[in-house]
Amino acid sequence: MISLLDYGAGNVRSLRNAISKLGFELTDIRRPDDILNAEYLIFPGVGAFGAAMQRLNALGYTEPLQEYLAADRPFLGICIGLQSLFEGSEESPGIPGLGVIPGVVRRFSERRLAVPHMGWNGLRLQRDSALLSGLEQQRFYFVHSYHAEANAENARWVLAETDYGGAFVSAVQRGRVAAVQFHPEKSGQAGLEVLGRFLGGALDQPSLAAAAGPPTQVAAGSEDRRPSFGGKGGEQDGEQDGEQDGALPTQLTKRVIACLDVRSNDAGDLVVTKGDQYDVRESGGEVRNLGKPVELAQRYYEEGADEITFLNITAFRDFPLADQPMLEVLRRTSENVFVPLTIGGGIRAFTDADGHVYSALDVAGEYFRSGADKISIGSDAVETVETVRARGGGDGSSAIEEIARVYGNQAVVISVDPRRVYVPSPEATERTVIETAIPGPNGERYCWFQCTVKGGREGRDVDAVELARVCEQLGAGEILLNSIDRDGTGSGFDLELIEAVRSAVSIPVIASSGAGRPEHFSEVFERTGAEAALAAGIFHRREVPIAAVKAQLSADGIPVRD
Ligand code: 1PR
Repeated sequence: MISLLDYGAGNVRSLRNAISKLGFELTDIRRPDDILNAEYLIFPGVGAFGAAMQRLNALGYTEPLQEYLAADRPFLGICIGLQSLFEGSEESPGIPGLGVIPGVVRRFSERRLAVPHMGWNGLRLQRDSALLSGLEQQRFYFVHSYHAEANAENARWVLAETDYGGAFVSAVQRGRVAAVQFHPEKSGQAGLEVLGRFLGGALDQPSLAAAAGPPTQVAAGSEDRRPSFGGKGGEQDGEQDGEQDGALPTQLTKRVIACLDVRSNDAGDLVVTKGDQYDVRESGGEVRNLGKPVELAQRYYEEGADEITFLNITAFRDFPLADQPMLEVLRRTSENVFVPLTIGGGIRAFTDADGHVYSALDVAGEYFRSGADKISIGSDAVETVETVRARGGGDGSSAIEEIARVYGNQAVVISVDPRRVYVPSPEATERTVIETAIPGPNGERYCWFQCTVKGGREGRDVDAVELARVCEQLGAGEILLNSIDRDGTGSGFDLELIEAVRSAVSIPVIASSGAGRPEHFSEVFERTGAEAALAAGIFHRREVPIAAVKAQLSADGIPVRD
């Protein structure tokens, strides 16, 4: 029996879907006794360390979990599920962890790095293991702001390390107890392979060499990569092996994201559309129809997209929870797409016709339960920044703060829809001005980037740099930076905008709008600090395959996931 320890704090739908894709059945832990009755236990921790531990304590799960672990029974922790095995975390001082592994979990330093560590990175195995050996050429999806480090006391546990400004522990294992910092359920075929190996009994094997049984039940199209560790078998638990021959250096890759702008067309069907500078109608007036959302998302997953974003572009008009087809798109997509899914549109508080009040957290919660890993907030973020400016600070009540508190910062993306406003001199506005190499219509050499709401329909007196900074302070984990000027033009990303915003924050920035050729992706990564680049039109119209973008980036020496 495979049991899931879900304490209700985030998206575990993908994990459920991944396990069912692998052909296994899952039961939920509902009472403390269920833990000791489990045959295989998976603990996918989400959110903050302290909240997770408090929840385990409140549910009476801590002691049976410690007993289960002490008895060396099959266990796989994921993300916070790994961190909780340690003694504590800087994230939640004073709250003890399960204390199985010596050491305290620490925050990444923001001085040199974007935090969270978000994206695809590799593993440097420290020893042979039936769980991970042979996967040294693969990348896995990480998203975390805190990490554990190896030391003399915990070295026997450390199975793999990964680099992000220094080495951190990305996998641990002793006997049948293992945990990974990355999300296997979000790591494509490589992640399914890890889950399949765990569920197939890999932890019963001391090493890959000993695991000579039949291949694990991986999803169709996946290869069994286990035999590639040949020649290194037989090493004992606890031996340090260092670099593997031919292994990729562990390095966070740049992400390539496919974006699907979704709305109902005039016939009432939910379609993927794409505008030119946000105008999605043909000259005849019809909403452009570029395909069906679930099918396109599946195609992009298979073609190697590192993430998929859905933007419900007319959600500002209606209450998104009434939009069942959109929620269904998410549910169906998450059944077969095992990379991170972001959804945006209409995330804000709402009062329905009966006077029932829904918070932004209610809306986001429904999206997470339907399969989203991150939500993106557009219009509401601009209004929040106006309020925060007037009030002189946040008071914990904004959608950003509420959602980040419950689901974690990494789950909150801010989608910015700016357009250039040219000014004759920096003194002409109070907003953040840049000197631009692209002069305005009257030869102006300065501009600011005005945030808009309602899909570009209304400009506000907030600039993109201020918006990003304030939203970061409120707890946002990532910025999705569009440009109305470049959207749909194919003329390349607005590098000045992207660098202005990226240099103002320490959270990851996704460059969006204007991609026309593979070279534009290299350009944005070479000339700005963006962590990811997103495109829509060129992928929908099959003008540029995702593989061509990745090939260009590789050729230009930019690390990517193949
Ligand atoms: O304001 O919280 O309800 O969220 C609405 C969301 O919908 C926002 O994220 C906003 O960006 C998006 N949106 C609203 N109207 C439009 C529109 O196009 N009419 N789409 C729209 C934004 C921009 C990107 C696009 C890139 C890349 N589209 O999503 O995919 O510009 O395009 P390209 O590669 O073809 O150049 P709320």
